[in-house]
Amino acid sequence: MVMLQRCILKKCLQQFYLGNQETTKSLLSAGFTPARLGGHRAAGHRSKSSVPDVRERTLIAVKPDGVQRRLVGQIIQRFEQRGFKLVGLKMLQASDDLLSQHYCELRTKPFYPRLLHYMTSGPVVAMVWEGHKVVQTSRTMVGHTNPVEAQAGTIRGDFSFHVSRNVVHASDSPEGAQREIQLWFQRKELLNWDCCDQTMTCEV
Ligand code: DAT
Ligand code: MG
Repeated sequence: MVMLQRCILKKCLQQFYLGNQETTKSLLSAGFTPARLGGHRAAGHRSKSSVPDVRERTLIAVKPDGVQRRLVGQIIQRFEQRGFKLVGLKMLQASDDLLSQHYCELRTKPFYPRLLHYMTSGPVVAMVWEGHKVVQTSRTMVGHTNPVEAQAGTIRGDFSFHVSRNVVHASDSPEGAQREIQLWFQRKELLNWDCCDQTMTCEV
């Protein structure tokens, strides 16, 4: 019996990591708890949506100036209000190593040493948001890289005035988002969960 259970559990984990929700569902109904199927699913809350666009994810980070200026709550509120789903959140002191990977395309830029100094000057609040076209929409919500060019109503347009202190990071493409999410978060730190307003915000 124990062998059989182990065998089913192994198969389930394989399917689970391959994203086969149906197998996981049937094993859940057979009495395997979400915790046994992989700790990163919130107990009792499994995300039903299988539409790829709806499950798009992006990395948003409140940079050290945003944290110091106590803007974290207002920034989170904008993404919540827009209807996106928070699936990962943590505060951390970013290391040089993490940032050099995160900003690998900017390593040769003259401002890079100052960027690194700024980004390590205090804690960062990193988040993963999920939803339909969340990458593109959040870039619009965040605004132009240079706050001088950012529209009023965007986060940078409302809270910042200089490119070297632009308050928030947002991934610039779905591929970039995937790369960045893997850099900043472990798989188990991201939760799949269903919002109670799921039919309004997720099943579009
Ligand atoms: P974004 O953050 O809008 O994706 P980016 O990826 O081109 O912009 O640059 C990353 C960060 O580097 C940016 O948010 C702020 C900083 N930065 C970019 N250009 C800069 C410049 N000319 N001087 C100082 N910092 C700059
Ligand atoms: Mg960028």
